[in-house]
Amino acid sequence: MSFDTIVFESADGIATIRLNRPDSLNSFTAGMHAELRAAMDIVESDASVRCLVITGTGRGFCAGQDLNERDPAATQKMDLGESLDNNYNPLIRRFKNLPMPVVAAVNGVAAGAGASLALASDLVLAARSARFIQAFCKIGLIPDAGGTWALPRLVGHARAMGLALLGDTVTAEQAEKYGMIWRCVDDEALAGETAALSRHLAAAPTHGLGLIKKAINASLGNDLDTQLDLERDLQRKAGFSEDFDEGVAAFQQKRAAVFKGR
Ligand code: T3D
Repeated sequence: MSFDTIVFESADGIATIRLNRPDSLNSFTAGMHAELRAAMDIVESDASVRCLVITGTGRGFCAGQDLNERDPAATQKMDLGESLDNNYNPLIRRFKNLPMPVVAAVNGVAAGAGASLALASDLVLAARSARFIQAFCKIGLIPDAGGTWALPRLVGHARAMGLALLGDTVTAEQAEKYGMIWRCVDDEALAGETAALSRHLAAAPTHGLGLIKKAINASLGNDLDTQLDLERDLQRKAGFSEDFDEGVAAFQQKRAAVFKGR
């Protein structure tokens, strides 16, 4: 399927969505949201996909909402709650609920909802020259697309509040130190590191990884008893998977496991 605002590729168990509006730092338009919905439909319905990578073209990852789609002089004000309901929130939910790892390869600046999209991914690799900016406060908005959920969980209350209220630039190195992202890598290493990580994940026991994702995402909202019950329920499912049988058999036979992802 060909798209105008994104590039979608799928091979060897890895689906890649590359935001592709480099002249405006891959900012989101209504058209891009529609294409992202279509790409996510493919990812969710193709059983051969075992890892999703999101990245950007050019010098930006994503600069959030395309502000040229907003008209400050409009007499009929746009309802931004509707924009979140229709576009941003479903996308973030789909990333979170996807039963496989989502890797963000942050190749450049991630601002506004672009930063939120990166932080909604399961593992974030960022090029050393990339930066994260909670740009919302500079235009009278609040961090959205899951930003107010992710930030305090990743960096703690004090830093989340500072970043959200001030909109300071966080370099990729700082982001790694803060625990906001998985790793910062040299710019020229980003593509290779992303390929190696996504290949590793696509060959792993995907069903189990999907359950791990569910458990970790639920944990900060649960008390210990609830989380223990959830672990029991998810482990029950994991224990019935073909990949668990393969993992144990490979261990016993002292050979590399070949997981099918189910
Ligand atoms: O509205 C709703 O639906 C609610 C949801 C909102 C979600 C949000 O994301 S709100 C936040 C929106 N994003 C921003 O406020 C960020 C705006 N951009 C910037 O602050 C800066 O561009 C950056 C800090 C991201 C990067 O700065 P810099 O100096 O590296 O690049 P630049 O020169 O500012 O940008 C390069 C080009 O991209 C430039 O176009 P030009 O002049 O070369 O033709 C710039 O206008 C364009 N661009 C960057 N961000 C956006 C954009 N065009 C449209 N919308 C953008 N968000």
